[in-house]
Amino acid sequence: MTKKILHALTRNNTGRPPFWFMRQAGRYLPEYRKVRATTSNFLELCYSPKKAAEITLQPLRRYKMDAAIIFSDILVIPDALGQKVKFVDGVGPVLEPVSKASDLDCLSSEEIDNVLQPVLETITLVKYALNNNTTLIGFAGSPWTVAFYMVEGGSNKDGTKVKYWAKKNSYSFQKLIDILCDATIRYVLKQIESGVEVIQLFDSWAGLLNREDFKRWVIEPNRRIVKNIKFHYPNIPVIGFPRNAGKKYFDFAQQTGVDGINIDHTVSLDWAAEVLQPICTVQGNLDNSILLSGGKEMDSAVKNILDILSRGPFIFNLGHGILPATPPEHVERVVKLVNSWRG
Ligand code: 1CP
Repeated sequence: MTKKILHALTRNNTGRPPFWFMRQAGRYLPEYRKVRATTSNFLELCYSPKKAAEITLQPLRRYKMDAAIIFSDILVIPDALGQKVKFVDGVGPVLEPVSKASDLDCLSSEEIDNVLQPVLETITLVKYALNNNTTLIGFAGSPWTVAFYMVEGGSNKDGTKVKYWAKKNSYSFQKLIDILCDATIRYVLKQIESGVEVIQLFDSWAGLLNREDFKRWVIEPNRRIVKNIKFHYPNIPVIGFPRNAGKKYFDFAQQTGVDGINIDHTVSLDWAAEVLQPICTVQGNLDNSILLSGGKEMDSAVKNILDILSRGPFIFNLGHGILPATPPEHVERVVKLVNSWRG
């Protein structure tokens, strides 16, 4: 058994680097679109273990990635807490916003286990289907990013409302973050019990915050989640993804206790090699728009990443999820380049 992802996360890379892709299951694959078309409701898909397991495995059949990531979404947590969540075609997630302290009374952790049970069943099904070389990754959104969607009511790129609440009434906003921390810890521990071998925490909106707020709303909650995972399962590696954090990636890597850190495409490779790799396994960071456009530029971007980051602990991945219009052949080409890489 050679689980290259687990080796990389314990700083023992050998041979070509392991790889997987954020959003490796998704709309760029015709076989995904086919299963997606069987239900109009995206969350229902996340809660259908057989379909979700099938979708999780689809990209592996094509590309034999070193990891499978469970097909689900970060917004199952607000759904499980009782907030109204739906996904609208062409728009994205739409939530009935929570915007003030009294709205928190509508959230309840009573149903979490029941609502999320199907995701655990998906994990069992996928685990059974995987070969011995493929690592199973579970995930959750980090509290700041999940709070972003809960307060904004969807994707609002500048996060005005969530930042306003955090500034104006940090006491009640902390309560929301605490609710999310507790729910997330409970959820990821159950994922581990069900068979995932790595947890990735997505903090996609971390880049909205200044250094002080980043410490409070990004580093602290992620640190608390990592600490709880390590308390119960010291050998389960955690990968953090404070997207667009710039130089603050270092503070995050140093202070949260993560084993790996996913960098977005704006992070300089030399800086990541020099500053991050000595303390953490680096995962990333091909620009998803280069993956979309392909060609020679893509080839040289991939080689450059491999050249610079493969000297240290490293997992090849993207800087952000695969875009829906990406031609599957481009993914195939990248896989070929990584597989044939010989330092
Ligand atoms: O079929 C469709 O139309 C739905 C598209 C889709 C998919 C395939 C969404 C809606 N979510 C997912 C799956 C998903 N989401 C996975 C599955 C595993 C895989 O990677 O293959 C994962 C890990 C996520 C995580 C997720 N969801 C994040 C964190 C990572 C990131 O992209 O920054 C976020 C922010 C979401 C919210 C979300 N889910 C879907 C949309 C359109 C959005 C909003 C994105 C935005 O605000 O721009």
